[in-house]
Amino acid sequence: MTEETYDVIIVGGGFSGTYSLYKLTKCGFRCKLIEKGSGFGGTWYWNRYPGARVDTYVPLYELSIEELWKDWEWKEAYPSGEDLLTYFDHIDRKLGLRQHCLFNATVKSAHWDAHNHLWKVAAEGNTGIYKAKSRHIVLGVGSLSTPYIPKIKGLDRFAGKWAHTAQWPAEGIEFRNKRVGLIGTGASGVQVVQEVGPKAQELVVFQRTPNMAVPMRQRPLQSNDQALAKASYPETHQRRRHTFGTFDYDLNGRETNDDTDEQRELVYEELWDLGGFRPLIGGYIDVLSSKHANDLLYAFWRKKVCERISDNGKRAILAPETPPHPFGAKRVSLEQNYWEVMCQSNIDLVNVNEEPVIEVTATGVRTTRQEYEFDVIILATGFDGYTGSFLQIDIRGEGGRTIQEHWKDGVKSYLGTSIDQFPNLWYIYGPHGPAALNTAPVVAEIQTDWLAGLLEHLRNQSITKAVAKSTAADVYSRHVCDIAPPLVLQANSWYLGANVPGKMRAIRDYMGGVPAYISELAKEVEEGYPGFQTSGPETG
Ligand code: NA7
Repeated sequence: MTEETYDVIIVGGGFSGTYSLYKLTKCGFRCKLIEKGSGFGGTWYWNRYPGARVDTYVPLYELSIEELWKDWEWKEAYPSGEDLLTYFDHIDRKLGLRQHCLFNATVKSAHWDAHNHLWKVAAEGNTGIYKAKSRHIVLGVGSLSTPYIPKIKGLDRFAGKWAHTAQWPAEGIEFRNKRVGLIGTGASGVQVVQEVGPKAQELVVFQRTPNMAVPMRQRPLQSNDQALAKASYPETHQRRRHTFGTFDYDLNGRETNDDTDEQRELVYEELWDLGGFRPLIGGYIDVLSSKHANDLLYAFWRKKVCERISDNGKRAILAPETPPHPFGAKRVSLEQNYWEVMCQSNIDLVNVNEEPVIEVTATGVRTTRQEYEFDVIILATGFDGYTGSFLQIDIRGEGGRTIQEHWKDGVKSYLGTSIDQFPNLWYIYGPHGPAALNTAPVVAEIQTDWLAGLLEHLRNQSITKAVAKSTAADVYSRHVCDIAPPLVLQANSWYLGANVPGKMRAIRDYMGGVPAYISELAKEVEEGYPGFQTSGPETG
């Protein structure tokens, strides 16, 4: 069978891949999107666990293009995973993207052909091995897409059902009236508690680090209100690009100590009432840089949640007097009724720092104190973030250099979109780009629009190879580390890879805010792409 040759092969069908496919085909590039799942959705395709819901409200969490919103209605301000999958169907129907896709196929390797300036890509699918060539490759493989499953002794001998939240079986797992064990209390764990807690016979939550969750302020969206609000959607979509965290609100420009205690309390209260990430990226500018500012916010957070935790024993575990890490140094989770559900009598909370898990047995979980019997075990233990999904593909750049080798001493990237020694390889919403404090659809649009401009420039100049200069990548990668807010470095977060044992501890996210990031991209264009070395077929 002859291998087809494309201008661009896109890997992944989440927001990054879907938007890239739309944008690059619109620019006239011949594209193929390869996706492991049977449809679009990315994160939402895989994270089908009970209660899965996005932590960013609409119309911020959606694409801004082609007036897609005009005939689309959301049910709630913070949509469920299920509704997001339906939204992806809507995008596909409106934009006719499916014709360019190969679903149910996992990209296994991508090797740079230095002679022809092409990538040779191989994917394993349910119909065998698929091979194709392309001038460029765009990885939209997700920042949080490779599940992290801790090596807990005996997990494989558990006789009940167990699953990681991000590998949830499409047919679901019955948890009503069952005895359920939950390991992990990050954003996914909180949502599982809220959904499973009220329905399970018994839920035992194994917590290592208390979650400093803040109120989501979910609300149903009525058709009429939504129709009226749509007039301002284009403006709102634009505004996302001009705020630190890609929201329609921004930091207030003041330091915590600029206000008196009374003024500050009013500010905190207002942020709290409005909900979402506001305490972190909608209020004072020094929350992640000043320990004093951070401690004050933690004290406020603790006061607020303690009012809702009626169980004294659980309160000490859920909201300890001393913060386990600075507030916001891990991505803040949003909750709806987490504290109340946690206090239900059918829920047991185990602090694994005092009562470590020893092993999983055929019937449950054995800790240093006792054995718990379960029908279902849910692992909400997070992801091998940023690099996990890159490293699963056998990517070989110039001279056959592997990505594993290239990143063995840490991520090196240029502008969070390209890698030196890996020509014509681009990625969206990945390492060294803005992800941790930002919103996927917005970042996908920003990075892809920039990339489309670059690929058009290369095409116009008949340039067949572009690769980031190593010096430029060194400077940019150092810059990413330098601008990370100091308090972020104090938590064992996925931002740092510190949640995965053995992974090098280093910041992997651009945390300077989206306006600053956009300026860096714009400067590169204005100056004629100085960070890249280019060549055509005859000079290559
Ligand atoms: P997270 O936020 O990385 O949470 C993972 C949770 O799992 C967290 O509470 C971890 O505790 C816990 N964990 C991991 N390994 C263990 C072991 N071995 N024992 C006990 N507990 C463990 O992942 P999520 O899926 O919840 O959320 C990821 C992002 O998705 C989130 O930031 C939002 O952007 C949406 P730890 O805190 O490391 O002590």
